[in-house]
Amino acid sequence: MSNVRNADAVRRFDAVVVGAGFAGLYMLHRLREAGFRVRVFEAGAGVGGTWYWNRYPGARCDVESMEYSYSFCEELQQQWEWTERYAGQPEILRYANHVADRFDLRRDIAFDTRVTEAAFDEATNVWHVATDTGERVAAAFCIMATGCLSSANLPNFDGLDSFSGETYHTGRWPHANVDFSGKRVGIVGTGSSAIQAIPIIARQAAHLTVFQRTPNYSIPARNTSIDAELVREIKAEYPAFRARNYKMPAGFGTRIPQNDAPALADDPPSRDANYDERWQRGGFGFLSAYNDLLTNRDANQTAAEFVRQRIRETLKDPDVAELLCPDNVIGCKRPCLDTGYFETYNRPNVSLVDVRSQPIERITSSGIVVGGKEHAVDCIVFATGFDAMTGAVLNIDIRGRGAVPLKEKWGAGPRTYLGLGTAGFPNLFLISGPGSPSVLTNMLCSIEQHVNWISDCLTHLRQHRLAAIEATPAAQDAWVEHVNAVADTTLYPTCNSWYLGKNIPGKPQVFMPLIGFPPYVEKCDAVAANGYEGFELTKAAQR
Ligand code: N01
Repeated sequence: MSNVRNADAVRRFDAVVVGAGFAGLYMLHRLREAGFRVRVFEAGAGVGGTWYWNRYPGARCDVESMEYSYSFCEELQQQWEWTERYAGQPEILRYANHVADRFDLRRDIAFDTRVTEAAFDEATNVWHVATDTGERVAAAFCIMATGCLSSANLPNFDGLDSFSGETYHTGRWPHANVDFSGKRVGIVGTGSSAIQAIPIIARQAAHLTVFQRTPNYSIPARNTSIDAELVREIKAEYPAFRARNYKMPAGFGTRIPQNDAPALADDPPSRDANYDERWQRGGFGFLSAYNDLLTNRDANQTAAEFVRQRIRETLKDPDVAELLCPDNVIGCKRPCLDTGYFETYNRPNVSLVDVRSQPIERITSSGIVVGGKEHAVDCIVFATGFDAMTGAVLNIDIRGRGAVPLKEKWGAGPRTYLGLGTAGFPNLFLISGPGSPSVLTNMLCSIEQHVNWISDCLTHLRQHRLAAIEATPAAQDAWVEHVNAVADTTLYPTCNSWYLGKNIPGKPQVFMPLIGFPPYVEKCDAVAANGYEGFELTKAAQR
């Protein structure tokens, strides 16, 4: 380990928070209010996390804006005005900046500073944290607010370095305007990011070539300007609206009609009518059409076939339609929402290249080679996703008891208790870590729940003169088993999704998020109420 501990200028804090996205910002606010001294490190030049980095054309949230926002401050939620049903990236970033200013958060954040190492000193129960700017700090608690989708995945394509044009990754989009006018653009990937970007890039570029490995289901978002009457209704009872959402399986969607009936109980015309109504409404409500779409493959295929029919009737070219039709389980990969995605393939300046039957062979100075044929492009957009849920945490050299690296402890996949802590790493907290519902929920909802829990926990430790908290191996083993057992009752583990780590070559394949938000919240509350059961608490040394 490098010189994290014996650096000269080590400043002391109560807590270090890594990341100034929505999790880090709220963590700082809560801890500061509770009287803790906090230092936040942020690799970007500004706040916003995901919404700071993902500036690609068309970037927009899939959760409706009245729900994808903080609930902790009634004044904030009353005063902030969203303009669209689903907020676009610039608006969400403005919101993050507004929150940072409103609660005077910037003074405790070091920007353009990446945490490189964090090491726990067992003798003193202190974390020593080092950054790439040379700043070194020590703190009792280290809180990872590093985001679930923040470590960009750029596959190691042969010849990439030889490409003579510009390359972009959707998750690391430049701040300056990118103009594709008159350019031949290639885009690799057809996940949520690509599905949002493709229709917009296609309108600008001379030609857009999409390199698709796995076709994806996508449901129309039907974004509109925000409905003023709806805003009035929600704001008239915002706390109650939030409380109802909190009880939903994914922490949002209380206005979406849920149907507690199985799909095969309906006859085909009634089923299609149900799907169609939800298709017309737009958004994730499509998958709430029946209660067994994610547990029964035959039920699932009725919804899948409905979407395939929409693709077939949208596309003018039946061969392109077939290439775009997914054949896997709908919803076991993160569903996508779009605005004119499938229609885009009817444009004369858009072509689709299948890279499932023949993968991308190599990249040359002037194009992308598939099946021996070079597709000439002037620039390439990689919409190839993220090393999700563990990538950002494991990019930091984190050492716990006995200086054992987290990378080693998680060598066969992440192991946590509640997604909040991990055995062998006392006083290290993860916000929306693997083993928590996180990416299967409205992230803002999960973030607030985790931040509140961690903040209450730190207050409890201070009140009871406790120096350390650490997940026990037994509680952790039981929790990991529970997360897997819940996943195994569903169709989620059946696809090559990033939930399973399948998008990253060599990554251990473990279903990482926990399905079901309300029972999880109950469990976290019960753990705290029972004196943090499943964690070992260590008394502070007597002075
Ligand atoms: O990334 P992805 P994303 N050769 O991993 C392909 C959230 N999000 O950035 O499916 C060829 O979904 C890969 O192919 P395959 C949301 O949670 C939210 O789009 O692995 N192709 C896939 O098509 C989302 O799920 C919002 O076979 C390769 C694509 O690249 C998550 O972020 C918006 C390849 C990656 O898709 C990630 O979405 C955007 C290779 N070697 C994102 N490697 C909203 O809320 C990868 N691919 C709106």
